[in-house]
Amino acid sequence: MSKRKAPTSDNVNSEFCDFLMELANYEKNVNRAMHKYNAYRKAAGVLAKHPVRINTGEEAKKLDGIGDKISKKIDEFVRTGKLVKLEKIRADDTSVAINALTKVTGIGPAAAQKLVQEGIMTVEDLRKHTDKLNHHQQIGLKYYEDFEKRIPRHEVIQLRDVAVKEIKQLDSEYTCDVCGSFRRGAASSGDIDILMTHPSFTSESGKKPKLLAQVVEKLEACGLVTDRLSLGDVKFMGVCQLGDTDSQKDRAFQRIDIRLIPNDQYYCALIYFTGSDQFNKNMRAHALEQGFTLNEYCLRPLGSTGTPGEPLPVSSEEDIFDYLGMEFKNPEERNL
Ligand code: 8DG
Ligand code: CA
Ligand code: CA
Repeated sequence: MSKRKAPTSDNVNSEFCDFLMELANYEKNVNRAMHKYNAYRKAAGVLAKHPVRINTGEEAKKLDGIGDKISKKIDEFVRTGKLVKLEKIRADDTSVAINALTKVTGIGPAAAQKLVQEGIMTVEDLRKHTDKLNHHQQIGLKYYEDFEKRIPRHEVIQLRDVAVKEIKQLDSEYTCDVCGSFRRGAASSGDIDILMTHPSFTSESGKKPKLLAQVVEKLEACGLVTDRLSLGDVKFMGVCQLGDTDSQKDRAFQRIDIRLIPNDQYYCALIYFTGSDQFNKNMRAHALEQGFTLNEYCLRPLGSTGTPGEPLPVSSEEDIFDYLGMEFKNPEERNL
């Protein structure tokens, strides 16, 4: 997940969504209770989509994904304008500190807890103890303020156009797509997610790390990529910036991820990394109901014993929807 604030929108239930997301982040970062995190996030997502303002917990409970506990919290909030649970969390120094530190890319809940145990409570404290941070975390701290900002769509388009031009110059046989929230049509994105493939790299061909490394080098040479967080055989995590023009000085530095996908797995990856993650969850559940298993690599039929068979041939996103008997959804329709 990119570590940014949710995009703002004209959501009539935004007050509820805000407290649910605050509870979600608390469960993830402080308690490391991922199922609770997912439950709160799902509820917030459902309420954000609901076109009518909710007035009672009972109304909320009729919506998919909102159970007894969350509906009681909605009642409490409607009645009192606050939540006792949240007030306690906000008053707890450890919870506040862990939440603050996990906003730095590279600092997960476990690392944050360790730092807090050592008395490091704020991002300011981190700046005095950079020796305790690994390379990724140091870069995260360096660009902390920039990474908190969302990237306007028109800037993602400019970044994409430069990146695609450079990559194609290297080898016109590369295919690449910017996925994530951008591909779903979002007005702003938390980071840039690029998927890339090349006909010479398949799940059978063995590794081709050069296919990714040479792209990273090219994007560094042209000034688009400014820092590396990590570079593996198939995944690059880094920092990018649009070149300054006279009219646009001081562009923010942004997070960029580039993934090299085997050619035969490209469309399963494209669906997965386009998201939303809630859409993916629903699609995987639907696949299981239809007797298939779907993940970021492939789509496989399940035998009568539940054992997955060989990956099915896929040459478009549409193919995957077809196998599953689902109506095709454009990326813009996947914003669950
Ligand atoms: P944003 O950056 O604008 O905040 O939103 P995003 O583009 O939707 O989120 P992301 O965190 O950058 O993840 C990109 C896509 O990857 C997401 O839309 C769906 C997919 N994805 C999942 N699960 C997970 C996961 O656990 N981690 C990550 N990094 N990506 C995931 O479905
Ligand atoms: Ca991302
Ligand atoms: Ca993203």
